[in-house]
Amino acid sequence: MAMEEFQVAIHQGNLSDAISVVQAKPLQYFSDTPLNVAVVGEPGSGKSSFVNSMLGKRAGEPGAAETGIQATTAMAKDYRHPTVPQLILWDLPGKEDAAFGSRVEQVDLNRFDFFIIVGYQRFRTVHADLVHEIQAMGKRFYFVRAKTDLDLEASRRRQPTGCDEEKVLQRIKEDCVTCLLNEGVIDPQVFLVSNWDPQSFDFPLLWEKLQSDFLWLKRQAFIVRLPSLSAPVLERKVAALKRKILLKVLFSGLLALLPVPGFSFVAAMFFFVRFRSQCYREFGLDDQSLTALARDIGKPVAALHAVMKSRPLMPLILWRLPDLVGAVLMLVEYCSWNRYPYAGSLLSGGVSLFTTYYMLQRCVVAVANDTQNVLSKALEKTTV
Ligand SMILES: Nc1nc2c(ncn2[C@@H]2O[C@H](COP(=O)(O)OP(=O)(O)O)[C@@H](O)[C@H]2O)c(=O)[nH]1
Ligand SMILES: [Mg+2]
Repeated sequence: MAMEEFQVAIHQGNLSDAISVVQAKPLQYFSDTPLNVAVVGEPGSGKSSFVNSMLGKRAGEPGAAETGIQATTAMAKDYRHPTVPQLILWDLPGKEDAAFGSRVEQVDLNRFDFFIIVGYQRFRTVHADLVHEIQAMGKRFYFVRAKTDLDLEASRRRQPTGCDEEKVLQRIKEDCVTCLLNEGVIDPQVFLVSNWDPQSFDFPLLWEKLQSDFLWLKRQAFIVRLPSLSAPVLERKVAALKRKILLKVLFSGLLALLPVPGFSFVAAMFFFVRFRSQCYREFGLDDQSLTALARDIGKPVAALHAVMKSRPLMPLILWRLPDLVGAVLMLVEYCSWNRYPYAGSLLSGGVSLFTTYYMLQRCVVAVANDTQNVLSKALEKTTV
């Protein structure tokens, strides 16, 4: 399984292998991956009816989603497609479904791989908000404009003779596309449907498009889920490294006892940089690995360095400023012989012990976070 291969590569600190698990696989590899599609939109727009049309069911039939003039859907519910089992449609409660008040489940859209926004009549703020939310997650959507039959009926009433249906439909579609373009959507996919008749309007086109995008969308879903797959592996690595920290810290504390002003600062920085290099090697962020990864993904190493927050040394130097207290005290001791000749050394040792401990702890976590950042950066190309 690609998921396990990916996790093993992360565990071994081999990011190049982890990326190639995804890049090298043919699309067909993802055929068994489920695609969780959330059907979202304002209350009453026709979401539940759309789900039924997709399933080939009529409202009221066993296994069909509940539909109605009043708000009917209070909880997210999944429907597996009868002939395409990897396609799981989620009927969601309408956004701002006031009729249910607090009973409406607040659904976390992160759970879903792909979205179908079902709108009706005008393009509204609720649609724009959904578009932004979906795009912020790096995910895709189709925009379905339901109840097209009602739009045509209204046009026919307005113009009983000579109503050019094609033109009306084209205008509605263009309007939706323009609104989506205005929201920053690249290549918006708009379909006009009537949930009463899945054979009419753009319903067959929508189904065709979904079928042709299906494998690609599943691969995409897999890629988007990768950070959550690598997170537990990275956490285990962090825990293992943290266990090794205490011994190193005690040693650096002992060195800082040497009565040489500023020595604790130099020793701790030396320790820190060495430890960080070790972390980089463990996680696969050392220069050699990063160069190989950059070559594999066709990006400059600088692009990977840019997302690594653990690289700059300046914050580390600031963290070591308390060392100066011990150093100053030592200097005072040298200049005027006082009654506590070792106070500076002890202080310097103590300070070094604490600051080094926290710095190393933070370093492991920062390097693990950077691993996620580098992975996301490396996968960026595959997600577009
Ligand atoms: N004429 C027409 N009515 C529809 C269509 N889709 C849904 N409806 C009606 O709109 C109302 C709300 O539909 P429903 O699917 O429950 O909307 P939801 O709240 O978004 O799930 C119901 O009375 C449906 O029968 C459609 O394509 N055409
Ligand atoms: Mg509903």
